[in-house]
Amino acid sequence: MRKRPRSILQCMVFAAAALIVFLGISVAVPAFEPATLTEAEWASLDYTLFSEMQALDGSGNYIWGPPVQYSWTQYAPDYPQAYKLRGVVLNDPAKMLDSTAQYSEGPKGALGGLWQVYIQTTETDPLVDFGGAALWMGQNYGNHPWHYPYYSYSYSNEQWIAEIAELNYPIDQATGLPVTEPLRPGDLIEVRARGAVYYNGKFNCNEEHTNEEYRDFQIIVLQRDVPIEPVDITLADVKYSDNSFIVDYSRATGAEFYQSQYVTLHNVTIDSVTSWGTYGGIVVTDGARTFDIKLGYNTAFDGAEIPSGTFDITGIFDQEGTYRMWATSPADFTPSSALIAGDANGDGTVDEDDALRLAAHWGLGDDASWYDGDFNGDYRVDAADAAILAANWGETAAEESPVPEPGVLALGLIGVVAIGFACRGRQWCQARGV
Ligand SMILES: [Ca+2]
Ligand SMILES: [Ca+2]
Ligand SMILES: [Ca+2]
Ligand SMILES: [Ca+2]
Repeated sequence: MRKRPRSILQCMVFAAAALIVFLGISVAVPAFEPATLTEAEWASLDYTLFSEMQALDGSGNYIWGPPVQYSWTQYAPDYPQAYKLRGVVLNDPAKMLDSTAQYSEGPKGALGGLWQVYIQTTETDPLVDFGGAALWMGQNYGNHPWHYPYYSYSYSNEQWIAEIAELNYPIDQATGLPVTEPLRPGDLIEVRARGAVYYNGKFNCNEEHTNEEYRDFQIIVLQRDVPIEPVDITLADVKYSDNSFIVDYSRATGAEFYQSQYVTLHNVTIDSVTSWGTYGGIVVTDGARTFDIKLGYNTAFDGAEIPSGTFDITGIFDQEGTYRMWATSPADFTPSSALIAGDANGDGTVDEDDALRLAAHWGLGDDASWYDGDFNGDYRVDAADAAILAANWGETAAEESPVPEPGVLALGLIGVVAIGFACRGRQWCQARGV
């Protein structure tokens, strides 16, 4: 991990502080003043471009840093690093990392609750701006290698819950009040930030691992339900045929160009399954190239069917050391080419196997995929999907026309399925509170 270089002055301050602690001298330390910019001061700032934030020099080293604002006032021993970002939210924070409050004093690295969203520019001309950034929060900064074992850097469970409530329910610019439905994909937001860390190949907007208010970042919702169109890519856009990544330090092409962009990766199959489940991971391949897919902290993965055949994945292209992609819902996986509606397992025939799949996932809402039995693309498995399956009962990919009298057997089976699993569906819903 690389840290922002510290100035000689900062080093001297730390050395003096260490000496004071060593000698047991008690001195009065002035309280930090949070960098409270006025509305006019925030308004006067230009938005930082993501392409500037993530820029690299000719050797691949980062060249940006949070802009230091000298003009307003001095906040010894630190200084305000106010900057603004503007982008569209790409993921539901509740489906990416586990934000459950888990305060602990040690062990080193146990960060407790985690929270993250990716945002992307709305610019469509990459010469103006492209890509995005992650906004990241952790609870137990005192367990972070920077601070361990100084637990005063951490948030208590109560403080953490309050922190992420502010981020999940930010102020809506239109009303001046917090939104009533939490932050979600498609929210165009302004981020008023005071910190950033370069980590594993990208700048994250964060609090620089301190719970002090002067490093807070705030979100303001500018607009909701802004469409975000994924960019279509194949593995050939980011990897050479020898399976090495295309890394262009100018970031005009290859993996760097797609970093933090919302993409649909086309035409891949399963290479290996590390863990198909909550916060798991899989490796996909196009036959020559392989690629890591990180699954979000979404329990819907635990019961979901693993995609079969050739499929597409829509999610966030990411760099975490190596390049990878986030998929935060089973519904992010879709068949690459049209299958017969009802062919959940993609074997070319609509039959009992598909009906059983649909039945097994009956009542699933919000995260259901084609492979679970969502044939109309509303991410739910219900009677509408059963009707589609029934209408195509007996069809095979080889036969263009449906078999005669498709409805009677199919509808009978679907009826049995629906009755048999209605109870299971209710239990599933009750268990998950939906
Ligand atoms: Ca990078
Ligand atoms: Ca904070
Ligand atoms: Ca089938
Ligand atoms: Ca459906």
